[in-house]
Amino acid sequence: MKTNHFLGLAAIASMIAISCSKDGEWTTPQPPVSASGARAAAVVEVRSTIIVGAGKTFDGAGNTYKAVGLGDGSQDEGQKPIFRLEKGAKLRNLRIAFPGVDGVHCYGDNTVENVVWEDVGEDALTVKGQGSVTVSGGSATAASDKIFQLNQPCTFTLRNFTASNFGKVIRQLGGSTFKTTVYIDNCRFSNGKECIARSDASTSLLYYRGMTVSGVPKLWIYPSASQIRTY
Ligand code: ADA
Ligand code: CA
Ligand code: CA
Repeated sequence: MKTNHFLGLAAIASMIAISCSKDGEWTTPQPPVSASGARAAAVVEVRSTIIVGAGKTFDGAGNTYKAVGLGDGSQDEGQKPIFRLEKGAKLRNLRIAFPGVDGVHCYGDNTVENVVWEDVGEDALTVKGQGSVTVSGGSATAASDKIFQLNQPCTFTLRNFTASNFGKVIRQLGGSTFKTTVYIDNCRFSNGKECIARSDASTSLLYYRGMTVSGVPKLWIYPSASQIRTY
């Protein structure tokens, strides 16, 4: 969501730039170690999309990632993602700050664990390649419209996740007829403008269990109620 955010000088001063070697391998500068030996979390500026290679894991170590020059976090399409997960890549343990731009792009068979979207941009995560994508733990808030966008046939699992202040949590690409299978397991959803999940495809299925919902007008918008099941 794009609002009137601006940073104090202190916050700017505390930012640490991320660097990239020629072969595309990313290194995150480590924040200072305190007297107790604990590392304080850092804010890492991301000036070009961080690519997590096929089968690789990017562990954010509790740091916050903030896009600079990748978009404004509005509903404009065409903003860049902060992370691009190639096939089989994993992303874990980090926060994504305003502006969320186009969030995380997943190219299939990805795991996203303990990622907190502090202020969702155009959307939070898009499935852009076939396969399964699991989002486990973490949360997302302040999404003007969608949180998770499914643009390819996939199995999408959302587990132990909390979402608040959104339009819809999960949206299969509007007008698409490919099959998606969604699993919602032990999630909490509150204050949504439209619904939890929406699809226009009559072959898509959604399974849910252990779900808590408040302040959302509709749970599902699918062609038929028979596409929604518990498990
Ligand atoms: C909308 C838009 C698509 C695509 C999608 C996305 O559905 O119509 O073209 O940009 O958002 O991936 O965010
Ligand atoms: Ca969009
Ligand atoms: Ca998008």
